[in-house]
Amino acid sequence: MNIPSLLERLGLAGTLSAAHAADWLPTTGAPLTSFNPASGEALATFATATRADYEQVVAAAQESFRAWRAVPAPARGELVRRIGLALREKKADLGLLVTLEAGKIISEGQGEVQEMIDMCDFAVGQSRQLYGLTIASERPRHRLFEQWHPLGPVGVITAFNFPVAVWAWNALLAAVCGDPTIWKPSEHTPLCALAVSKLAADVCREMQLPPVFQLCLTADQSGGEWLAADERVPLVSATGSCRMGRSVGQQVAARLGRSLLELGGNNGVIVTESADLELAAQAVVFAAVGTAGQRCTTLRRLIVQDSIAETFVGRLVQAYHSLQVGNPWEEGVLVGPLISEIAVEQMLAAVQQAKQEGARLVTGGKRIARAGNFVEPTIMRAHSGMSMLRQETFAPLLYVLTYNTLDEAIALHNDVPQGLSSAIFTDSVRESERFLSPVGSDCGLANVNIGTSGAEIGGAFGGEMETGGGRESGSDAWKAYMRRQTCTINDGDALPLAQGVKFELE
Ligand code: UN1
Repeated sequence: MNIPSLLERLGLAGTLSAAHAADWLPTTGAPLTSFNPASGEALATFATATRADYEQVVAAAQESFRAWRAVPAPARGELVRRIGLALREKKADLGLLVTLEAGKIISEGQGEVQEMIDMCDFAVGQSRQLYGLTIASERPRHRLFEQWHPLGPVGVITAFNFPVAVWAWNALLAAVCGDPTIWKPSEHTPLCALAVSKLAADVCREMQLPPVFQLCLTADQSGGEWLAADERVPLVSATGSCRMGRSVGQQVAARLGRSLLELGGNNGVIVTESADLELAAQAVVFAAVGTAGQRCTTLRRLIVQDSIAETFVGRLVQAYHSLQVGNPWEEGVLVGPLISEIAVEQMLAAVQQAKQEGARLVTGGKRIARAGNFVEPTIMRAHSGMSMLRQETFAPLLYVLTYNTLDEAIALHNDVPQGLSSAIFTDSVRESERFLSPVGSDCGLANVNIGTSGAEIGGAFGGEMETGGGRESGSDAWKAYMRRQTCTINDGDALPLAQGVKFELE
């Protein structure tokens, strides 16, 4: 791959300082280097934002907000529509950049840009649908209704594993809702953030609009901490680990701000004996090893009915042995690298600890001896008493448990502190309905005969408990980015009070 020419096509060539990439981005702080996780080579080094730079970014967002909130929502949608057109033009190159910097295979890199484009289309439609309810008033000649107003600058903290799509979920909805965003991307994927921010800022400039999309790239988590503590930022949307989310959530709550959290998953799939096992095997492999096990929706716990466990695990092992692990930009490769050396060490440590707790290695378990952060996709037979089952290891490490009755399977499934995604494979309506009932899956996403990952943007995305409770992208997720105002209008000449209260002046 010709990296310099790719960067040039995305407007990131030259000295590769962030300030060069976009003049709206003040940067004088510590240097940050971006690495190719498949080779360990440095891709570029930038200056990052200092606290003083951050102050400028927030001031710019506040000023943009004053103008942007007064623009009619469908006109705000026009900005997002044009961003969608620009993304379509740059889809191939942006997708390649995701592959290069985040290590996703080509199809997933392209898919991630497609997810941004889908989000544009969705947000454009939403810009004409920011509706409120009209409610029957108990008083004569009164009208009771609600309306939604822009909220203010929104902080968006994103993780390396979806380096551009999760920005799109937040920033594009926020934009049609009338809110500028301040983006703190992952330190692992600054080039992706620069390329997308530059594209969005260029569209704003061409349309002579205020700069709605701000970037605050810091060399560590300080940018996220500044946003979390900042009263000028009424909403902070954060995607990442439970540890990060707990810290952001607490800081935002301490100032009575709002947070929207999409944190760790520890997703399970139940495979019943009535399932189409070939379909289930395909779905399980994609969900467990796709994106090298680094999605928050990655399948981590497989719960198989006893009677089919040997056959099904055998089929998985056969599939695992045929998986091509390697450079994510090469054709035929299905599993790329982990994001960092630390991620490799964490996976190997998890395998060791699981063994100590009594798990048995079925396949994989080792680092692959070559440059870059490569590991073998791994399956372990586990048992319900293991503490490792309750932890999210961000790697292609799948634990297998077995069960006899569906109630037992659901209990095993729900016995973790996270609650993002879940699935059952069955041809029985009774089983699938039970899984989807109030006594079934406790997760924000629950699928039947589909794996845990790969959600469409049209549904609300997020989960319960330690996953943080937030909902992003589709459905009515837009409401998080607006403030609700309940209004009552009296067009009569009397002043009747609610609840029949009398307060009559002499
Ligand atoms: C994430 O890993 O943070 O459902 C998001 C999926 C993707 C989003 C994952 N559409 O797997």
